[in-house]
Amino acid sequence: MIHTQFRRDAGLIRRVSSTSASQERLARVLATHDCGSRCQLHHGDMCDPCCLARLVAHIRPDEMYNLAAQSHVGVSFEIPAYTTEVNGAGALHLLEAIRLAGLQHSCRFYQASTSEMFGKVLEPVQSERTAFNPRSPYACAKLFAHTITKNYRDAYGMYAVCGLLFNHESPRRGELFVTRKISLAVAAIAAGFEDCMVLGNLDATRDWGHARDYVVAMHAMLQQPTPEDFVVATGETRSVRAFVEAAFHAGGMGSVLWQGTGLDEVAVLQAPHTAGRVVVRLSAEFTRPSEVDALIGDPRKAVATLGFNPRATPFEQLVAEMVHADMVRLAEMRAPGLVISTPEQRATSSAPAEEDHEMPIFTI
Ligand code: G4F
Repeated sequence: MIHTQFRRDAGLIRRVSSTSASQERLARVLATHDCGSRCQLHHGDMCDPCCLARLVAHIRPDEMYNLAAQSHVGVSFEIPAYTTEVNGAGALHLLEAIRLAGLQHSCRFYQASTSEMFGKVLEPVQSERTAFNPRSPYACAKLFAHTITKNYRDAYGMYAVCGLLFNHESPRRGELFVTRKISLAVAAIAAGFEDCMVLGNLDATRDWGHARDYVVAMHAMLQQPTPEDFVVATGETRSVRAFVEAAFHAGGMGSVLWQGTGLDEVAVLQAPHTAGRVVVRLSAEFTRPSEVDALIGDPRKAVATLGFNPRATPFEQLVAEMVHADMVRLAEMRAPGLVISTPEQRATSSAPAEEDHEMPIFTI
């Protein structure tokens, strides 16, 4: 995404023959925020440096946010060369495009670096000073992008910064990332569409925050007097297992009990009317050749300098928001116009009690 001095926005979109889920997601975002009129999308590709150079020379941006990526860590083991092209060389193409257009002293550049670069961590809590130890083609490519961004800052005096963002989630998260996979599965199980979800490593821990809070920090990074890199994280870490437990709780299905070991481990529901139902199974299909076991970030620099609030969205609120959004989506698919409400909405609403509604209501 690019900002120009005329406060018009521009974005890059890949040409595909059929409508993809990500295009639909983008269309929804543009429609929701009425950005369609001030945001122009241009066809392009991170693997095509000529096209990027032409676009940057034409648009002449004053801020550029490089969030483009093959962003699935697991998939990067299957398509490592493509991942490296897009995530690594892609950043270099953009930096060169800025320089070739003569914008190196006017265009501010944001590179989406990632906590995945810490990999097999060399310090228990990771900050801007922690050394990197990547564990996937995804993270290796991102590390190249990170260092080349710093190099362009040093070599050409560019305002080019890296945001070391830890996992940031929302109801818009892609369906193959673990948080969204879980929220969607919990909603589907609650609605009776599915019986069970299949996951990989339950014991990996991540520092999960809300994407909307992190985007504010990204923007703030480009408004500073000097270009610097920042860690953006909550400073709390939870396991995939804990996310599953919180999601079933948010979905109104009570607690789960874990039984068995290794890949035979399962989660069963505990509530009286569903007790004993297996709702999580495991499969090696969703484990990775080399895993990042535990991540937790130190956001103190971002708090002090950017005014970032790591407590803006507590973990339970994030999980509940994702599960509820998926329950709403599934209910809408099943019966358009279905009324969904949260306990908070019902507490502040003058609407009649659930049983008085003609239409069914899902609650969380
Ligand atoms: O949700 P994940 O796929 O996210 P991951 O690998 O932490 O990466 C995400 O966050 C990074 C930091 O911001 C980004 F750079 C990156 O682009 C991406 O957005 O997996 C989280 C954890 C992993 O340990 C994984 O092994 O969940 C574990 N997991 C367990 N079962 C699973 C599954 N991951 C996925 N995707 N699917 C599973 O079934």
